[in-house]
Amino acid sequence: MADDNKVIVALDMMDPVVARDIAKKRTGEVFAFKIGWPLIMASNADIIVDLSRYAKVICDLKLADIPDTNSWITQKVKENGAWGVISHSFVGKDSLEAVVKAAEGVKVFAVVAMSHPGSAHFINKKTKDLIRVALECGVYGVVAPGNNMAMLRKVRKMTDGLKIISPGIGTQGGNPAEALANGADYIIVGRSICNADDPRTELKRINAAIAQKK
Ligand code: 3DU
Repeated sequence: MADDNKVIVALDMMDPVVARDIAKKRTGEVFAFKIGWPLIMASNADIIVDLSRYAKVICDLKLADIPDTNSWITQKVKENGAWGVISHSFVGKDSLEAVVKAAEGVKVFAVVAMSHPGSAHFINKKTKDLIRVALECGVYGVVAPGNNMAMLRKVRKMTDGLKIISPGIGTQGGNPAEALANGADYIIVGRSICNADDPRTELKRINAAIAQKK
């Protein structure tokens, strides 16, 4: 059952043929696929429709614009059949609210902390405020780093009832089982699956490691 799976595979690549091929073979072994600007720019929004045949699709567009622009982009995401969309929270309540309003059933995830070294400069200093905005806007979930256990636990504590999806696993140092044990509902894995010699074996290995820790 896809809903029992804990892995969201980030299809971070520029070749839609490869992305479709990976998606086709992984159906049933993933919770969802996450796609972002590289793949969407390399193909077009039809890629959302295509990949949705195999599993849920989360569009990681990290929306960070004025309310109207955020709203128009979200409407297109919805029209193309995405299950979820990722928006920034730091742009403020009106901008995130516009995403939630336009999403009409598409799950909205707000970024409240990030996983890369530069996240320490600004965004991770404001996590508490970003969570408050996310809660006020009624998002479905938040994005929080799976390679920073102290931050993940803090976000978990403050977001009762919201789903947490966590990147930063594998290539960025996070451990799948550890992230899940510290509050993540689902982990996001990109390069360590997609760039593996055999992505299918790598995904199986991660799923087995998670199952073992349950
Ligand atoms: O490091 P990976 O190759 O497993 O990819 C992680 C994915 O998650 C990638 O699509 C990136 O854009 C996204 N992401 C982060 O890595 C870190 C964040 O804080 C938020 C999203």
